[in-house]
Amino acid sequence: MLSFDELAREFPEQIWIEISEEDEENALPNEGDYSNDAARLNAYLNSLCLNLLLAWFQEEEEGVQPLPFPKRNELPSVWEFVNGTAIDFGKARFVIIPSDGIDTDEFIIPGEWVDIPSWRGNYYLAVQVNCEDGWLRVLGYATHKQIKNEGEYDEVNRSYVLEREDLVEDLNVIFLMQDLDENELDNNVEALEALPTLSSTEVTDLVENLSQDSIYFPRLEVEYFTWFKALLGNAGWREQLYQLRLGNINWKPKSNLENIPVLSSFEYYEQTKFKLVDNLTRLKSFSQKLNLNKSIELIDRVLNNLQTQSFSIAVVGEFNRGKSTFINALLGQEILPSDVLPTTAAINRVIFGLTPSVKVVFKDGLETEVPIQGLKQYVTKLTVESEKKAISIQEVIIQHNIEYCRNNIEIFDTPGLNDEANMAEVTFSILPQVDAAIMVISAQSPFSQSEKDFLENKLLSSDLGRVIFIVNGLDYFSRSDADRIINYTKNKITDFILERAEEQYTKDSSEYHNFIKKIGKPKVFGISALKALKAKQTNQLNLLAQSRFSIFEKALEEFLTLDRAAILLQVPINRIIASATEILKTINLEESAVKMEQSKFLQNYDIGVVELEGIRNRKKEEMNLINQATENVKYRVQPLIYQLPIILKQAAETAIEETPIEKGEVRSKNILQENFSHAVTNAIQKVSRQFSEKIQTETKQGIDREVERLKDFVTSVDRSLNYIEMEFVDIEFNAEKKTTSDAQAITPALAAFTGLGGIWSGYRLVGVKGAAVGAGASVGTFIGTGILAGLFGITVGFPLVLATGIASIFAGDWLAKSVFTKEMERNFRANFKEAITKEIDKRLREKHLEQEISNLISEPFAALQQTLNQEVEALLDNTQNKLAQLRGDRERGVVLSEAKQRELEEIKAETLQILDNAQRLSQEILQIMNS
Ligand SMILES: Nc1nc2c(ncn2[C@@H]2O[C@H](COP(=O)(O)OP(=O)(O)OP(=O)(O)O)[C@@H](O)[C@H]2O)c(=O)[nH]1
Ligand SMILES: [Mg+2]
Repeated sequence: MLSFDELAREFPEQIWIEISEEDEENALPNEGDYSNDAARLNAYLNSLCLNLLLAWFQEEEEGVQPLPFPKRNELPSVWEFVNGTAIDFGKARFVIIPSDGIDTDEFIIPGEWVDIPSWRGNYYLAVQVNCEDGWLRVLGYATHKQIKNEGEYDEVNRSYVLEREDLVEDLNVIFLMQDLDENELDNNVEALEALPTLSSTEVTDLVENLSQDSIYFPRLEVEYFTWFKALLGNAGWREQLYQLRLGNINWKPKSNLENIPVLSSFEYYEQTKFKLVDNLTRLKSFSQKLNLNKSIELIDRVLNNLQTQSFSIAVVGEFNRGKSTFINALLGQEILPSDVLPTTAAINRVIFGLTPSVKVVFKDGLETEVPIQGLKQYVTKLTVESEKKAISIQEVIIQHNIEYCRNNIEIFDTPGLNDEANMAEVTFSILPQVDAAIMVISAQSPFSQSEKDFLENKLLSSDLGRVIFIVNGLDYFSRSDADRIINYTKNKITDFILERAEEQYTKDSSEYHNFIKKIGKPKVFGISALKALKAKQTNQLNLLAQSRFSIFEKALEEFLTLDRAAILLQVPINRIIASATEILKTINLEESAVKMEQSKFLQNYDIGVVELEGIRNRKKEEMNLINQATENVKYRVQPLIYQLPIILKQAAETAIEETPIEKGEVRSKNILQENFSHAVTNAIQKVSRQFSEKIQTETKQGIDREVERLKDFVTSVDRSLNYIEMEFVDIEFNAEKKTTSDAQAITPALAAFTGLGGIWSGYRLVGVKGAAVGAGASVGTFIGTGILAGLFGITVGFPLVLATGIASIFAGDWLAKSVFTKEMERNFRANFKEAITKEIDKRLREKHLEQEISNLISEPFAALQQTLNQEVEALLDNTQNKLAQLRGDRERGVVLSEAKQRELEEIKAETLQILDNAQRLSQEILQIMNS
């Protein structure tokens, strides 16, 4: 028997790694982590390989962080079922398949690692583990493409098999990683068929079945392996099945499981997106073949939007609450500077990037790259120099290869709020563009007055539905005290919300109850960010448990994906339904028309042209009606705009009158000024918030009425196009066609008919879930930027324009100059009032409020018009072109060749399947949104 050194010398190209006793011990699975011995052994081998190869990768290429896939805490739920682990390194994924056999002639790769789109790798490493002699070696590698093309598929083992001699021994490719470009990597992978989307009943059945521990190897015993792969590829379902097998959770009776929130994980969201992109791309190529040019544009737009979609989260709160530490904990690495003194002084945006880098974007538009260690010198106010730099910065973009941001998530770290006013403005400025805000408050002083003000004036005026509260610093307290603090905070916030609702609606009115129901309970989580960070850095699971961080992370994922992702996916789904329907209609038309007699065809052709012209005219009318509706809303808000100066001044005056002047204060200009400014700012903010909410409500109601009215138009477009189609289809020799299932598929439900239907349903969903405090609706708030943007392709920002304009009244030093001349102190209140009144008038004049509001109202209506126009034009154009083409073909005596007919049949079959899937997914999402 050769020694390790001798072996390594004999095969110098291979990687040889010695296994120490400590390595062995670290790889031992925890008691109770697996349901049987086979899984335990599997976990042991995989864990051993993973740890040693992670270290090896790290050593080989400094500066590139190798990351296990899936995340560490998810590994057991994989190893319970299947052999293999992956390492993401640089741009590529390496799938490691260990084997402890002596026979290494064959490389056996479980199908899961090859066929689950979110799992598949670029390179597959065959690793032989020899526990007895204490070494492992990498025998060589194969690419995904190679496995798909050259591998033999073994049905029994559900694995791909390659000969040992087909593997490349030399692993130099890994060192060349930095030089590999995307194309080379793409060349390594074969395109995959998307896995089926399982319905909740299918998932329930599978999970229930496979959770029994009498099933020793679920992957081999399950009937449909593709279903199993779809199940395993979804982290949520996999975890559920895994926990059930361990007996950690009880099986819920079926009836409760009808609504499994399938969209509660980033992974599923990404996977679904992947599949939709795939479907849309297929439909696009069909549309090209059928000359449906207008549809192609519409599909392209959705595809582009899908690719750039991300979730953004802003972390806000007062200084020193642990915001930066909290983000570091999310990322699992100490990236953002933190300190006991006020620290963060600029907006930091953390995004995913394979090569870590920091880009500083200055307010004057200049940009510069700085080393990540140098961050402290730019974004903090810890030194005079760094603070000076921070002031000139627009934002700092930190790219890092952190797992968390891989799912298209960006996180903003913001300066603490109550330290300096200009810093707070910086923070406010990003609120309208984020999907969620996480407010960090301290367990030591939960929910202070200034936190309450912030919540009232900034967060709630946008949308409470997107705020999560973090009570940080639980490690200072005992477990029971920590619980009490969290409860206390929850109650405080709830009371506060109720108070606001009462202010807005009559108590016990139906609006009031509706509102409370929509808002739900505030989401409050207690954590220790510091402990969580340490736990993640040192991989200590019990410390992580103490930090209570995982509970929060799970909730965050669910929160971001459940309704937001659902709405975001609704857009491409509706596009699919609309485009697929059109494709089917076109094919039907083509197939039927060729069989028709010439005289009959021409007659129908004329009918078609007239019908299309009719729709065009009706569309013009509808456009005019939308214009009228826009003007109507503007007319309705007119009085509000006129009253605004008066109301603002009144509010300021009342505040000035009601603010007490304590004895002795008269002598201190600064204190007086500060007290009064504060009171007036609050009063003005409150009024302007109510003002913009009223305008939003008016606009939202106006749009609502339009969408409702347009339903009738959409129905008639649908009817006209069906009529045209039926004219051609409804002929004797084609009679049987009408009764086939195709006929049903091409007459889809109204809401799904055009993209407009999509807007309609998406808009409704937004209305239900996007509960803005006070307004009961939120065109132009977060929903406006995040969701309506997706639906209408626009961004609107009502509150921002108003709030920043008015809040900045106190940013200047005009007040000090005008109020505090010598004799004015005596007449303080009167002078203060006069100065404020003048300034309000001046500001409002400068702002051209009426014009600005008019523009804001027009925007969503114009977007509605644009969408309606594009969607309807696309349908009309496509139908008209098709008819003209058919007519031309006939005149030229072109016939539908057999090959062409076969191709049409194929397109039809695939389109029907895509349509069916999209409709199922749409149903599922509706279910989630309504639950
Ligand atoms: N004990 C304990 N200390 C914490 C915790 N989180 C943060 N800290 C400490 O609190 C101090 C402030 O943390 P930062 O993360 O800088 O706070 P911040 O909110 O970003 O502060 P600004 O950037 O100034 O707004 C640091 O010394 C942290 O180490 C926690 O959960 N427990
Ligand atoms: Mg900070």
